[in-house]
Amino acid sequence: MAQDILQAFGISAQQSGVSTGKHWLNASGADIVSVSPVDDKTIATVKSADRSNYDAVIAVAQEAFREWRQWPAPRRGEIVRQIGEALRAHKEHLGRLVSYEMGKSLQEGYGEVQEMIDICDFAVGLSRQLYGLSMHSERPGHRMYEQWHPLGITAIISAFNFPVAVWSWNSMLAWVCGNVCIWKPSEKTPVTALACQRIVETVFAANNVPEGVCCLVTGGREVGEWMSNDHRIPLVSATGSTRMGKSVGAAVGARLGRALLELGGNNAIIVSKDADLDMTLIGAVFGAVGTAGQRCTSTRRLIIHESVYDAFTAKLVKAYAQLRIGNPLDEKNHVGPLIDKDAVNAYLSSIEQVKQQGGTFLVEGGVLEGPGFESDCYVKPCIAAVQNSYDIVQHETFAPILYVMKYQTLPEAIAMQNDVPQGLSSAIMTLNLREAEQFLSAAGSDCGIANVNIGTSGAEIGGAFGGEKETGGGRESGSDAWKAYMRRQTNTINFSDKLPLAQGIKFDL
Ligand code: UN1
Repeated sequence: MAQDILQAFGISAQQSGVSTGKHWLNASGADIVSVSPVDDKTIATVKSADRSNYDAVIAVAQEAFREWRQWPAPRRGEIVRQIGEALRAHKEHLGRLVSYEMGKSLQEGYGEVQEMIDICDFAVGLSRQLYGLSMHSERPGHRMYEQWHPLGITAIISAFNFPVAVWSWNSMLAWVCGNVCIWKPSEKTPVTALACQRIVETVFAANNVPEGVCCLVTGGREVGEWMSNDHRIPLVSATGSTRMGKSVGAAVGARLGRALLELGGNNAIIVSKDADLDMTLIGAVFGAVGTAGQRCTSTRRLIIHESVYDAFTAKLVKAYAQLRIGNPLDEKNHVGPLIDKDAVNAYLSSIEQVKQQGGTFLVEGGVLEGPGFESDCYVKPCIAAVQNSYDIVQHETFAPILYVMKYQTLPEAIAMQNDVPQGLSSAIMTLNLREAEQFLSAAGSDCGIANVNIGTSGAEIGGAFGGEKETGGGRESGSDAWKAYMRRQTNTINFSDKLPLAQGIKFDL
């Protein structure tokens, strides 16, 4: 299935993974073989960057920035508008490729491309709204205001689970802000990145955008390390595991650069006694099994009021029995494969740890075998009754393992929800206004995202996306997340014929 799509994007079976947006470099790093978890077939072999390829790209990007930063922001927005149009035209192909290379359902593959289109639209509007404040000076004949300037090179390190959308949240905003971007996609999903690079290349060529505004540097961990330690890169935006984020954050911090981190979650839904249980069921099941539990916003924990615990877990068990697991390109299936065999092993090891630590399974897990499951990456979504304090429950396992636990009072439920190292997404299902507002208050959820009567996953691009604690503190996408991609400059202008000093200081010569 992949060949026609690869052709549509002009990607060959052996392809350089390093581009300046105009030229594909003769990449001399290791081969990255992209294998689909859907059917274990090779999609393409992508050559990664070595250090000299990387330095060559940095030099082109630095040069491009000198020009791009002077393009008026609305003109840069017009380029992003055209990228949105190109993505609309390629939605079918790109959505399929995402589904095939990453393994998420076709619906979710299209949904991911839709997120890209949405952020393009958002960024176009933003390109005319990069507002700074003006202040009243304390001195006569003075004016004070602030303006926002681009930073320079934005490095984007993205993860396999949203192989293209997360890059677009970063790059579309970074571009309208006047930055140039260098993308290191996940080595598990390099082909979707090649497709995006091709789409942007065409738009940029038609508009004479300088070479180096959109760069791709495919590679492994070492490329991320080069970026993190590189003083020529003022901003590194990284999405992935907490372990990866800690090392990127430490390296960028050591050189006092900026890091925008979007790391792991351990997201819970509190199911109140006043919840609409039918609505809760959809939110909880989609949150737990959607993308085979491989979203950073996936629902990992359900904290259920003791009075509805039996009724709700019975509904869950029934719903899980109806889940169809299989080829994600077949729209009848709800759940596709995990990304690779390492992920399957992590899933199996977590299940073992749940058992060792005292958990009991309401729905058993396991690896599926037989026709259609030859890639060995298809696993059964499972549900375990646990205590929040178990070590394994405190960790994020990127797989469809759902933990259920009981509570008696709302303060107890909120404490459980907060009592994990991560702080990305959270939700309460309740029709009780007091409970909802307590959950949203300063004494409520400690997460970057807190929802009422909506699950933990599937955030819209219009809000700021990200979380607290080990999730890394970064905010991407909507609201005023754009400010992370710019530097603020405070300007004070004296239009009087005197030089009064601030704070009333007298200094006469
Ligand atoms: C991620 O898993 O890294 O909120 C991003 C959501 C999606 C994005 C998830 N819009 O689930």
